[in-house]
Amino acid sequence: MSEYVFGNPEIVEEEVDILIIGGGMAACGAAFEIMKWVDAAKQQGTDIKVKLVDKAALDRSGAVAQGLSAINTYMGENDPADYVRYVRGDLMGIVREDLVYDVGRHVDDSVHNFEKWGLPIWKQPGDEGKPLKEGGKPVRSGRWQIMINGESYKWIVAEAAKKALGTENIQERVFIVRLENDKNDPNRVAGAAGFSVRENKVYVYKFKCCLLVCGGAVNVFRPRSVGEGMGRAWYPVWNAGSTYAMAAEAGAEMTLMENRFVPARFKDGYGPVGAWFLLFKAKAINAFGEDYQAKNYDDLANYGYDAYAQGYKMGTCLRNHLMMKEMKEGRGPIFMDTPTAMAELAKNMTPKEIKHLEAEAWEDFLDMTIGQCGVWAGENIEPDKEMSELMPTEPYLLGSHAGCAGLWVSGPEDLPGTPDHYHWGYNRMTTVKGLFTAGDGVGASGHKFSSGSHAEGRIAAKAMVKFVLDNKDWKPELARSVDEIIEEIYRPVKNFLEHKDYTTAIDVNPHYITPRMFQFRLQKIMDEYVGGVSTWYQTNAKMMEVAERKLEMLREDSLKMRAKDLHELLRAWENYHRLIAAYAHMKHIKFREESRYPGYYYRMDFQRIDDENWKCFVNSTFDRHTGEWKLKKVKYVQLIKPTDEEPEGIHRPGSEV
Ligand code: SFD
Ligand code: AMP
Repeated sequence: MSEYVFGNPEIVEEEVDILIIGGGMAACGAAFEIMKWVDAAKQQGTDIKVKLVDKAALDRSGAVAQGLSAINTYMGENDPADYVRYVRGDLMGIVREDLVYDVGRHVDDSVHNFEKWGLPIWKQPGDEGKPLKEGGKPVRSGRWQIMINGESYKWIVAEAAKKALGTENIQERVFIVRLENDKNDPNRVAGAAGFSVRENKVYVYKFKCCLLVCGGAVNVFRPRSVGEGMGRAWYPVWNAGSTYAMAAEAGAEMTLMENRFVPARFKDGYGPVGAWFLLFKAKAINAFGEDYQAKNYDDLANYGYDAYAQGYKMGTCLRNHLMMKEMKEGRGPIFMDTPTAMAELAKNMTPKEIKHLEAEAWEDFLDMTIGQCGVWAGENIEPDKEMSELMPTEPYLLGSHAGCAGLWVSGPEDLPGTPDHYHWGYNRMTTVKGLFTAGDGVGASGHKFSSGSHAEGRIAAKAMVKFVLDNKDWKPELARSVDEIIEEIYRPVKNFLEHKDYTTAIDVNPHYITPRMFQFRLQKIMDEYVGGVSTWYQTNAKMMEVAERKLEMLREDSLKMRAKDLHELLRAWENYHRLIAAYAHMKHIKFREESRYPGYYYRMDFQRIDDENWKCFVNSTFDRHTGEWKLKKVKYVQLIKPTDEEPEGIHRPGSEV
């Protein structure tokens, strides 16, 4: 059994000023931006030490690992106020408009940098080779989206981050388990602890502030994929809810955790649909060739959903709603009519141009969802000849795509009309002192996508340097001892070593639960009671009462998870993070007594959208010592008028962050 003898890990302790936790788009934005402000501080006599720690390798970590085919947020000729109107409409009327506007006014500079660093961006004929920054006109798939050749997108963005921060300040393959609160102020963070996923080592960091940017939460719900395919999802399975769980356990207020994203995707391969709908102008139809959006449109009025739709302009969840109605009533499968779209586009093309079009159809997936090409190749589907099925996926929790779950953060201070409860401190700082977030971590501000997450990391970076300068003489002291921290992190290892010989089959043991079994249990509860695919995203208060009881027992059993190797230790803690994120999601859905996001989930006991009582944020906090959740309504304030007029005083200060 010697292969199992690990434990007693080596301890690495380090003190820095700023710790960036995560290595995705937001983290890379922060790493790129921060040194400019660190250098400025140095010139004035203050040294600031920054470290970035990622559980994977920066070049391919996070949601952009496989690359992307589009940058979904680029303003160009658009006004950021219109961007706010778009995001607000898509997310059913409740967003933090200050945060969305802030992303809108800064995002283009990140995109210009991506191009400068080598990312190929499609241009209009005649503008090839002319950078966006110099007026080159991009090929837009939609009003906000631009097309790229983005297989190496993450490499390019990571390279710039590494160059700026210096590889000596980057620690890869360390999974952060917990934030540590300050000894003297429980509402302040002073450190973080985690372990190496390659070596028998525990890392304990102390800092003045940190940026928690570990992405969203995937595999919280039972996925549609089964067996060997279980590792396949649309969003990356390695985003395990760490942002939400660690922040919640540190006491940070969360917002709109009831929100989720259920993307309509090409079935089984999870290929994104945006380029097909917007660039190739394809239509989705039911099994009988009917345009179900037109057919079901009037149905939106039944529950007040029509207030959030203007003709075909409707939120992503409402498009799902219309599709699901077809499937639930037995008129599936739903097809993306790729052959008609390609034939239409090809009408005025030369054979060479047609070949190019076919290549683009494949490249859209080769660049970002290669599994979809596997499905096409494996099932002999030629998109110009045969339609492909669409399917709503299992739910994901995220704050940067067409969803807005996340943390409640302080916004910018220069936007007129911003109420006091939107701004209490440093930009993108949570309600816990020293704890900042960005990207998927920031709630109530979706549709940032890759570019907006990068820009938001930069915004947070600047604010963190200010925080450090304002807290120059403050020394972090951890509330717990290093021994206590290690005991907790390596508990799954201890569970295994203590009990492994009790049975002859190492996966079957009354004293421990494997992370894999734990995950199945979590997914089953969420799927069956909290509106997963098996109930067509439907739930009610009674179902959630059952869910809560089961989740609480699972929380108890989390102390019994085992780790027979470092890989399982990673899985154990990922699943613990998933559990806390899932718990928050359930609590929020239970609290909001309406169906705000039809097509994402339905409260069957409150099927309407109820603007009178629920046009507000739902915020929550969690006490990890007592297990108690507190939920409350928080006032939504409209900052951008619904007309095209700009409110007075809002300015767009160029693209400098
Ligand atoms: O086609 C720990 N996204 C799209 N954005 C676009 O701009 N265009 C698109 O085309 C997009 N599409 C798309 C997208 C994502 C995916 C998976 C597909 C298609 C298939 C969305 C963006 O990718 C997304 O908005 C951003 O990446 C979000 O950025 P950020 O920084 O919030 O999260 P991240 O990039 O996933 O990074 C997370 C990092 O955290 C690390 N990590 N590190 C230490 N300890 C822990 N406990 C950790 N847990 C996680 C990760 O390793 C990673 O580095 S389309 O569908 O529209
Ligand atoms: P997706 O590929 O579905 O992630 O979408 C990429 C971008 O296109 C996102 O900004 C979506 O909101 C947008 N989008 C996707 N499908 C549609 C549609 N049918 N109508 C309008 N916008 C869409």
